[in-house]
Amino acid sequence: MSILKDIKFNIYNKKKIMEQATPTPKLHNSQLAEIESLSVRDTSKLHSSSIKKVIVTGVTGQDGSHMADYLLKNTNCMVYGTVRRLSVTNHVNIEHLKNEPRFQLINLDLTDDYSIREAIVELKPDYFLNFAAQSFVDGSWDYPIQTWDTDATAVLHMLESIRKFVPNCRFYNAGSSEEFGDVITDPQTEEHPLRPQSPYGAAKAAARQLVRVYRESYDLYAVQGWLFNHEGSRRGKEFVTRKISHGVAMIKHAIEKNEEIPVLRLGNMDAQRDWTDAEDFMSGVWLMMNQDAPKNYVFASGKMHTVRNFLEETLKVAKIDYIKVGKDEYEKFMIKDTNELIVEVDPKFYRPAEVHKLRGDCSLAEKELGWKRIYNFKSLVKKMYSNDYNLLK
Ligand code: F7E
Repeated sequence: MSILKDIKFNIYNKKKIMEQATPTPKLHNSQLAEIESLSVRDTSKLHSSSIKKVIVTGVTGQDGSHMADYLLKNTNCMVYGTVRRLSVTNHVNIEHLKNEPRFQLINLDLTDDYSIREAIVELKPDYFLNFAAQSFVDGSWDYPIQTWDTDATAVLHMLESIRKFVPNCRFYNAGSSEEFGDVITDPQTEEHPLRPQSPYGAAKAAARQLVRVYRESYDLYAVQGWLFNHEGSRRGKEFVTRKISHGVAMIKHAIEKNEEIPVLRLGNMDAQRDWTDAEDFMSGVWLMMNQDAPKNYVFASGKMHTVRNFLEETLKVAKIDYIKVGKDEYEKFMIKDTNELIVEVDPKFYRPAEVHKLRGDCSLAEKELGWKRIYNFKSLVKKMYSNDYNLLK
């Protein structure tokens, strides 16, 4: 069933991949029907197909859903998004894909090594992109073992199954700037030592070592990018950028309706992060997966802002005039004309150990992969605030 033989998909040729970034190849109706009817236990029919099969874990999350969108738009791949069985599902980030014939959900639980092996053995993927994780740094002190199991041990299970059953499958694990942690140079390049400050950072650093060991021991195409903070309207509300965009949108609505103002409470306002629009990272990850040789890269914006900067820019976009008083845990923001409290620091959001600042140097990815960003800090803030303001309408 060589249904896409004219496309001449060449995973070693970066130029070809960029050329494919134009229209999504069309499939014939008879072929679509065949793909649609497949279940995870009935995928053997696809094994001889020339369509590349990509497993994307964590597809209901921010990064997994953006990756699925990117692949469906820019390649002819079949995308298998993995979900964990839950009594109450949250598919809001992939709702728009429900009628997409090249997208299929499969069950996979990071804490169940059998389900990881089953997906790999059954599907025999060409690519395995792991975006699933316990990704909330603050939460990793509350549930360190679950964080380790999902962010480190699960990666070992993926590597083992790939080594045994599909050694030609290309593997990507989502790495993090949190691995650099207590940084000693600014900005951080691929050469910066791993100095994690949280159970989350430590688990990601361990996974990185496993990926390297498997790459070197078994000649696998296995990589782990260093993704600095990346945000957008699909971000969970526990992360500070979304907490701010959502919180300020709530405040704006309350002002407009003359209702009681819901005070936004934040932790360390001085923490500095390198924030990029999550959508910008997807092309970088895919380019990284399609090189002649596997190599790790930093993806970042190279610009650093404090949490306070993010808040102030959001208040500016929302056209809320404010005054600021106090310092550290006494810092407060009030509406200029009425003195009503809108934002204050609450030490309960301080972390047991803080990563004070992170800024990535992505020049290697720009030079070797030709990776480019589209968005910037201001466009990111505007997009996030507008999305939350409209959602609350
Ligand atoms: O915190 C400070 C907080 O939770 C950013 C994940 O995607 O990026 C993310 O990890 C900063 C920290 O993200 C609040 O102390 C102040 O310094 O938004 P965050 P994160 O910890 O940087 C990395 C690259 C990942 O890999 C992770 O998976 O903001 N902060 N006040 C606050 N943070 C939160 N969450 N809530 C606050 O009220």
